[in-house]
Amino acid sequence: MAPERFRGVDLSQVADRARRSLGDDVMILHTRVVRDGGVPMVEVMAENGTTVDRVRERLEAAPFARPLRNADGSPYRIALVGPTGAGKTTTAAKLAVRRALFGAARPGLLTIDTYRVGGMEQLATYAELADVPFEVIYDASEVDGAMKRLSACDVIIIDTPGRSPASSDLTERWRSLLDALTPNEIHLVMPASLRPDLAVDIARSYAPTRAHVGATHVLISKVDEVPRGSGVADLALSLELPTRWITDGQDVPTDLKPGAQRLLRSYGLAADAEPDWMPA
Ligand SMILES: Nc1nc2c(ncn2[C@@H]2O[C@H](COP(=O)(O)OP(=O)(O)OP(=O)(O)O)[C@@H](O)[C@H]2O)c(=O)[nH]1
Ligand SMILES: [Mg+2]
Repeated sequence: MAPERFRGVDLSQVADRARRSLGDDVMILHTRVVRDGGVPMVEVMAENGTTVDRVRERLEAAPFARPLRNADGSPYRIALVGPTGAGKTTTAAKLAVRRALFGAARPGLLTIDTYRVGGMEQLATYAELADVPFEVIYDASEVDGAMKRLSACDVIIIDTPGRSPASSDLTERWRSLLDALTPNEIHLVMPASLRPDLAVDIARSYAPTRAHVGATHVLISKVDEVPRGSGVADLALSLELPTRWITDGQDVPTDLKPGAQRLLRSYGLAADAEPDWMPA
């Protein structure tokens, strides 16, 4: 599936060669001038268009329905789950405070992570600075009240605790709480540096079960911490979940990018020049 490299004296000759090899729907991904024994040559990376489309289809999440609210008028709910330290809280802040990320829809923040010292305060500060409503929930009995207070929001971002395999009782508790919030989407936040075999195991532990709702999307975090083209897209593809966003740094809210586009690029399956950011 890796793109192929073609070289020639000018672009039309190289494009022609790529077309003959990969078919009429060839996609030219990158073009550059290289020196071959001192002679300038045009080099292109190209891939068959169908292959690119197929990978894109597997990675890309369906666009949001408009308006974003549920049919019963309640806010659309997007939860973030994942291993300890994956970047859930930081990503929740990015999603909630990034202006126009959800178009005209008004965001709200909610956390059920009442275990991690400082996590709540971190979110509360971002919410206050961006004037985004913020709720903390300790128990399922508080869900209705919190949802009522957030009823002016169109979309609610939900932060959850990191899951430690050693504390299964705790995990059971917060997963029941998450069920009670009936999320529309549950994004599994996975650091880009995670070994793919471990990632698959972790993803399995967040899959839907008879008892609990499970991950619907994958959100690869910390893409800035791995070298370019180092299998980040493979990681996303191996989990077989669609993706809306990736994160590539600690800055709130800037370091959040459209997922499929960035992953295709790290695969070498999208041109560098394509825009990095478009609001959803
Ligand atoms: N380099 C880099 N660091 C990130 C990124 N996202 C988050 N971080 C950092 O990772 C650390 C952990 O982030 P958190 O958002 O607290 O992670 P978490 O998943 O909420 O952690 P727990 O609640 O303890 O499970 C912090 O130092 C963040 O600044 C990213 O995209 N790139
Ligand atoms: Mg957290």
